[in-house]
Amino acid sequence: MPAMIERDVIDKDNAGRRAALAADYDALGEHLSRRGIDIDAVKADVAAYGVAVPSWGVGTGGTRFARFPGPGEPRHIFDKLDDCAVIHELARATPRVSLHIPWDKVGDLSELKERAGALGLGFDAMNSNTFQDQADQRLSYKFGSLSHTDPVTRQQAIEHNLECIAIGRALGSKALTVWIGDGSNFPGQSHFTRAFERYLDSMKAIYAALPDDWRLFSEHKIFEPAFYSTVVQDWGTNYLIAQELGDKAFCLVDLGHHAPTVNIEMIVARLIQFGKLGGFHFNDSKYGDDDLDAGSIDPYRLFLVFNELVDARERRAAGFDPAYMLDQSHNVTDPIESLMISASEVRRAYAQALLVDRAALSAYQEDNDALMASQTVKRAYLTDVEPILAMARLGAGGAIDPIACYRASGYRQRVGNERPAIHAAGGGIV
Ligand SMILES: [Mn+2]
Repeated sequence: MPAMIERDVIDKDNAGRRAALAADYDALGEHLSRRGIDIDAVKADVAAYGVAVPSWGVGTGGTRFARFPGPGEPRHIFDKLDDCAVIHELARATPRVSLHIPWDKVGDLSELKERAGALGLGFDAMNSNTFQDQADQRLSYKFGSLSHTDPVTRQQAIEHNLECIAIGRALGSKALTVWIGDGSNFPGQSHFTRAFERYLDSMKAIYAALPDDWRLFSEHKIFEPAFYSTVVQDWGTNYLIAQELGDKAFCLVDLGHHAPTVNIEMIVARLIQFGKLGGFHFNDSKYGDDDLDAGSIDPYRLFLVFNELVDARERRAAGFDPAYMLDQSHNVTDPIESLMISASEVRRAYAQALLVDRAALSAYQEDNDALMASQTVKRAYLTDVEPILAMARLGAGGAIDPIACYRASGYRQRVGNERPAIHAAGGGIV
């Protein structure tokens, strides 16, 4: 596999940090062993945990007001794959890339598959796009796509999703994620029931074309771009969709797509209980769908989500096999740096959740000992697991300190010289 970052750069930086990491890891190992936890087992679990990066995440995002591009932005999917390879080489947590069609469309799919394979990357879920109009598009999605009042427009949106499946099949993807911007801006503008009926009919047509070994993820979002009503607005509607469609249909939870006070970890538990949790788009938010870096605002919430996931896995919940992906918009940071940090934050939440003493927690819950139950969860969260994360990266050939290595490598400056500035590479908020 061609190295995007020179091996020497990683080895040299790691060399200066190895001794301190070994000492920290041993100290944490001793501490955890007193709690009955084998640190090496946790490390192995964490090392095996991967989260996909979105192809659009390596470009600068922006808001609806403006976008301020950085140097060396990827011009097309091949540049994006290079950037994704950098992220994985250093942080060793993101082995798959999630593509977005049409932003990542290419003429030769075998070339794309080959390039990804050479970089050591696979393809995660395919993402369709009927929330904006493309230059060559016949009918507009201004008033909706899969739920549009016009059947011909709906058919165009269905066919786009079928094309996404076809592209994904050629690349080895196993899932399609559908998020639509359909909704209304004024009370009375749209008939809630009829719009949802039309959406379900369209999704049934897409579901019918889904290969047997694929899954269909529908993603809910409370608002935006529609500001009064959204067709797939919350997890309840999302659950109804997955129920209506069938066994291969699941709900995707984007952490930013809820009202600020909503208890997301509880939604996760409900979807697990009824076998309909499809996966995640990780990010963080303070006000709305802010698409900030995972764990940057409320790391405790991220941990509590993983607390439910680890609980489900340990009790072998039926049909539990979520897909994990980052979905963020990077406006003021180098996207490569943000994605490396975010992948680590997701792994951190996972590692912390593995430390919860579940037998003790269960006993406190049965006893109605609210204080000790909450302390049991909090204790795991407050454990500094950084040595586990760093050791997992090092063991997989990555960097103890990915950001330091990345900055020392000069990658951004290099691609800044190689890639002429462009204005539209398909970044944004999904
Ligand atoms: Mn999303």
